[in-house]
Amino acid sequence: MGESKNSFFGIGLLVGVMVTIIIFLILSVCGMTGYLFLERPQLFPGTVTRTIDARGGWQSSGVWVKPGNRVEVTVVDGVWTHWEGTEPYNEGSGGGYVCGKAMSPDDCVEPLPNYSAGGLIGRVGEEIFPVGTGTIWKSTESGRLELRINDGDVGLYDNDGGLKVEVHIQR
Ligand SMILES: [Ca+2]
Repeated sequence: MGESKNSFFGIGLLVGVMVTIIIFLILSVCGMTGYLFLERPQLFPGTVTRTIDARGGWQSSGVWVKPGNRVEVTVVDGVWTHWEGTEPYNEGSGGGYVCGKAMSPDDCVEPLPNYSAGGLIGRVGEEIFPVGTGTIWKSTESGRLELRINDGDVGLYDNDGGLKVEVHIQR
């Protein structure tokens, strides 16, 4: 009696483990593992809050965007500068200098040369767009929404501060 109970339990456990492995494999094949478990995407309407560091490069908002989604980003708190001691702190509008107007955009280090240096910018896939203190952007790409300061990676060392942003996706 005891033995049959044990083997019944053992088979149940084995089936459970196999089903878990199969589900995980299917999700991995579909490229969904990162989507579901790593990015913690916003699957339902709501607002996600993140703090974007002036000294960091591209930082994930934790939100997954699909083509046609309207991406609403709003700065709700904080200030930063892309040149501590020289450029005034701002709430995401940047310092006003636009590298792409002073020289060829190809020679600029900013990810978005034709936008204010030190401003808040966003990226989905290959698409980079200005945010400033807030914007609503209709995405044509699919991918995770990332945010950063409009400063080259080589210029991040003299930055300071951070911006608290709210992200809302209108699907
Ligand atoms: Ca800098």
